[in-house]
Amino acid sequence: MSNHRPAKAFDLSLYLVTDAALCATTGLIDTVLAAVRGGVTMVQLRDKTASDAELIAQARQLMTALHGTDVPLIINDRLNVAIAAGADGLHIGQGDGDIAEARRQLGPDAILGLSVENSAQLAALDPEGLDYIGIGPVFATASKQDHAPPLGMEGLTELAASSPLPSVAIGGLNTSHVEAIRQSGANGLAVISAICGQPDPQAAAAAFDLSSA
Ligand code: TZP
Ligand code: MG
Repeated sequence: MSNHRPAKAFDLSLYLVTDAALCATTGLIDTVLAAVRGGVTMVQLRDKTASDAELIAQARQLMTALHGTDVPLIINDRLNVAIAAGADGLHIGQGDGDIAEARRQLGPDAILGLSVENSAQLAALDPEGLDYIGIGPVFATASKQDHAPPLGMEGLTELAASSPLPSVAIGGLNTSHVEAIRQSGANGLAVISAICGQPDPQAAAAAFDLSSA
């Protein structure tokens, strides 16, 4: 038993995943800060191409920027970056490494999430050591190369209902999907392009009417 417990309570309602290219116009830090002012509840730093050193520097800046908010910073994929930057957590995909080992290295305080793309992956899931799952893609999206086949709202609903952990839906989601996501049983929506690269990321985040979610 890992008996872990995240140091920071987390809220999956509106989960921003960053994209370096889409955030470039406003800037990564300014995009995140604006999105948080607009109501984002969680932030994941995701960049498949940056070096570890670059990501550690960005993660440290983001940790400083988010200090004093309730919004946790999660690092995509790279356990070493999450540890070096003292981030609040890590999000890994299927095949990104061993969950028990990630939990062991992160310690009991960190938030640990895993992507689930289909019912077979969910059936094989051991929730031990994990805090939440990301379910998707719900819809096809240009924001992730080579993503798994889209689940649709029906697939999402099935997976969310059988998840032993809180879940956040991802993939092609925007403000029009808030009510459907709420009805799916998922705990929130994760988005890239609905916020990153929008002319006003604060307004884009605020446009998600979470009071109904
Ligand atoms: N994982 C599944 S879909 C996706 C990721 C990282 C990209 C989501 O981006 P968008 O722009 O919100 O569709
Ligand atoms: Mg990954």
